[in-house]
Amino acid sequence: MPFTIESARNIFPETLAADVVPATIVRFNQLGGEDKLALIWFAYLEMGKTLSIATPDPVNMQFASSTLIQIKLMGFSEQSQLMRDLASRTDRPICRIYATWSVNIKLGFWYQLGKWMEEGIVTPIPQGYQLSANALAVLQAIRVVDPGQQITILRNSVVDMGFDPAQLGSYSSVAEPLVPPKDMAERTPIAAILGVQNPLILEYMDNLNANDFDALVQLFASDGALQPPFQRPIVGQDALLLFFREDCQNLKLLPERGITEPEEDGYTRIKVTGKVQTPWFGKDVGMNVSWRFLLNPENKIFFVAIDLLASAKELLNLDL
Ligand code: 45D
Repeated sequence: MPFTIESARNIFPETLAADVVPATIVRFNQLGGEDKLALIWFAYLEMGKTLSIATPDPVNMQFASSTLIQIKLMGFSEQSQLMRDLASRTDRPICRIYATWSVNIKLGFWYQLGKWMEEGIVTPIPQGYQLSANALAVLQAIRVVDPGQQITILRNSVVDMGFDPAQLGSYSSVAEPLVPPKDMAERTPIAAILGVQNPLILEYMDNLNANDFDALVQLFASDGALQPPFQRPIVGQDALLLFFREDCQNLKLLPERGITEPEEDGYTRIKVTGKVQTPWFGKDVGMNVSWRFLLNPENKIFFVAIDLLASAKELLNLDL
């Protein structure tokens, strides 16, 4: 076989990903718990001036609600201690519960705490709080990147909080309820992707947009893999189905153009660029992304990498 998953990761090597995102997260993770909270608070307030975040569905918030009520009943100093502990990944029961939650439940939990901090129900960041010099530098780094990169940094910082899931032992993860796939009659298929003829690519986009994850995994080879931005590949149809159900509901993929390379040993490389919207920000934030597909001789997806692009200019970088 000409490709392994490791070698497939390197197709279209000229693709410039937004490395500033993981670099900023590394710097963020070196800060103290108090600085982390204050920094996110300030970044969130500033972003709130231009972007509006969607209120999470109460159905999706039920899993965090007993923890949230517990926090609401704490005194201010207990609340700050808890939030610092989440940020510094301390081992305590609430940090362990947090670790079992899916990304969207973690985000919804912080959304609610943020609301309560604004209302004074949960202890706010003191008005005159002075960020350390390092924290100020990280805040400045966040200010200058594009909105898609800003929300990715925010999301990744929230994902990293709580107790380390790798140290939990066996646990069952808690995710939002599954929405049924969109009815066929209500789907609006992608009309075309400039430069891409293979219908499989359109099917991929359409199935994901319709939350039709069962149909989506069927497009993958049984040992096929998908690499989300800044992550290791997820391998095999079972793992992919879990990932789609847990992390990929209600996304909107807006592919624009692409390039198809002549096949090699029956394998075809296709790169597509375009935008993705998250249900959290809707039309307010179009993230510039690329999909780097490697199709096997049976026209199944052997590998696809999704990259958050370094800049809008990268949308036009369709060279090998
Ligand atoms: O600490 O083709 C306070 C895949 C202060 C699937 C706070 C994909 C204290 C395949 C403000 C309270 C998924 C890979 C905190 C495509 C404090 C595929 C709160 C890509 C934390 C295309 C902060 C999908 C809050 C992509 C409330 C690229 C922060 C999806 C909230 C990207 C932040 C989605 C939110 C992204 C961030 C979503 C809601 C980046 C959401 C980001």
